[in-house]
Amino acid sequence: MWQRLRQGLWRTRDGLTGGLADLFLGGKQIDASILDEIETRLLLADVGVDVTRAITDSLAAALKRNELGDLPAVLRALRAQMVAVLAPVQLPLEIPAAPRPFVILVIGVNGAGKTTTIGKLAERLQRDGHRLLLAAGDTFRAAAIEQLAVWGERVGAPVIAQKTGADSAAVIFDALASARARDLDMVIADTAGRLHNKRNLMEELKKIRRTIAKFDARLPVESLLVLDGGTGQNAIAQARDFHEAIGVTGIAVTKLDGTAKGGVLLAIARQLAIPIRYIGVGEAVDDLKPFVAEDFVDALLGVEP
Ligand SMILES: Nc1nc2c(ncn2[C@@H]2O[C@H](COP(=O)(O)OP(=O)(O)OP(=O)(O)O)[C@@H](O)[C@H]2O)c(=O)[nH]1
Ligand SMILES: [Mg+2]
Repeated sequence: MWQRLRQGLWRTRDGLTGGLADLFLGGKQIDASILDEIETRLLLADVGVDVTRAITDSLAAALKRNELGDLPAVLRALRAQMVAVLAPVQLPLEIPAAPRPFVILVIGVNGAGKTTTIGKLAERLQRDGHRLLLAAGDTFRAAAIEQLAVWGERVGAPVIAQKTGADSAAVIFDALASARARDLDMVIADTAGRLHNKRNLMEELKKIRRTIAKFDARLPVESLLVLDGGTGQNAIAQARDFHEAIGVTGIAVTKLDGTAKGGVLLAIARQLAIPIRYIGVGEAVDDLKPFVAEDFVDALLGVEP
């Protein structure tokens, strides 16, 4: 688990810490120029201006107090700062036993990794003993239903689907009815990718959300926003718009394995304060990990547990 996470986050880690030791060669003392270098690296990792400023201010204060003698001390201080930013959004998904079915409504922009995340999540939740079905709520993209069906087969979960072009809310309503009839624990619903600033598409999402409430207003619903970690700061704008539309209750950040912008989780934590449930570090079925702030930071900084 640790190895996979570490491997998955190598690009961001390399950007943050690669060659940092060279700055200390020849017994060079830590000074303001090294703090400037760290500042630049945090910004390049998409940590965001606010968090970067907070971290470098506090490093500068520690430097004044002579607390930063060497690179390990700098990394320790950096680690503590980053964990403090991320810890408040480490809130794992909790699934109440009743009322059933628990609904996970998976939303996000095109290509963020929604359908793949559903496959991985279904595998994980079934392994934890939950009985579930998948709802093919992406009725827009031609191959979307087939893609979800493949995942369903792979992880052994039934898939409720209609034809491409059908009403997404109706498919999800059907799925809820089917889950209730079979006494299943949960429904994971796929939705079409949609640009967060397209009003009509966000209206459709609101309709889906209302339909779930119409089926049973008591149902617990996780509106899980999937964000592509590689989109960096734009992820914040996406999250704001989706949140305003239907109230995002959790976030999954995918594709952290392909990007040097993994620092965006800190910007998300600081600016949105929405729980980060999972991170995706690869395409394989077990590459979706529950988000644990300390593990994430240790993998980012290359600190051994
Ligand atoms: N490397 C990597 N690839 C991922 C990850 N998650 C998803 N992908 C890939 O990203 C691509 C898009 O994933 P999908 O799950 O189809 O994305 P989507 O949000 O459902 O896309 P639309 O339905 O078209 O909006 C696929 O090739 C996935 O294999 C991840 O964590 N790491
Ligand atoms: Mg999809």
